[in-house]
Amino acid sequence: MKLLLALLCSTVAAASTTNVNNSGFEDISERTRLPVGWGYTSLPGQSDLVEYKVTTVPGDENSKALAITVSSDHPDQRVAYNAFQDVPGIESGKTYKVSARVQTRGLETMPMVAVQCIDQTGKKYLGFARTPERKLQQDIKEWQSVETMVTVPAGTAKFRLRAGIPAQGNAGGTAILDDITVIEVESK
Ligand SMILES: [Ca+2]
Repeated sequence: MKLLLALLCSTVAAASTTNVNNSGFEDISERTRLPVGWGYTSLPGQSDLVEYKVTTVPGDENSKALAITVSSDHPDQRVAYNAFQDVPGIESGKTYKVSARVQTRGLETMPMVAVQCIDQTGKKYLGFARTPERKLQQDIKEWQSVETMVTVPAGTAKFRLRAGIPAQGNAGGTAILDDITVIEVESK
């Protein structure tokens, strides 16, 4: 009986946290020098408008983080740059908290974490959530958390996680991101 109880408990614990691959950006590809497990968006033929790189911040030198820098000559257009991945093990009907730690250098808007719930054809977007838009008056030099909640709609086949910044207003600025997590929470 004791063994059964222990098994049940470990099952519950495993189910409450989902597996974001390389969520803390510690595992770096030798070839690309970027964190593995993530894709990185850029405009076709204009990859010089954004730079992704691994960095550390003062006071937290033992933890790698992802820096996204918008070029200083970026045209004022609506495009967002982000690291993304499809997170496995997400279940329809369940609610998840999506969060990240962020710092900023020279940005006008807060970095964001967003989720797209996509159907099995890969074409239909069934659900969307993102952290709140926020104007910045000054740099964020100590880690701050941003978070949002998403309840996964029926029919979701892909749970696409994105972390990054819009280009607009942020030319020359850098977002620093770490610990992108997706945690199942009790539905209310
Ligand atoms: Ca890290």
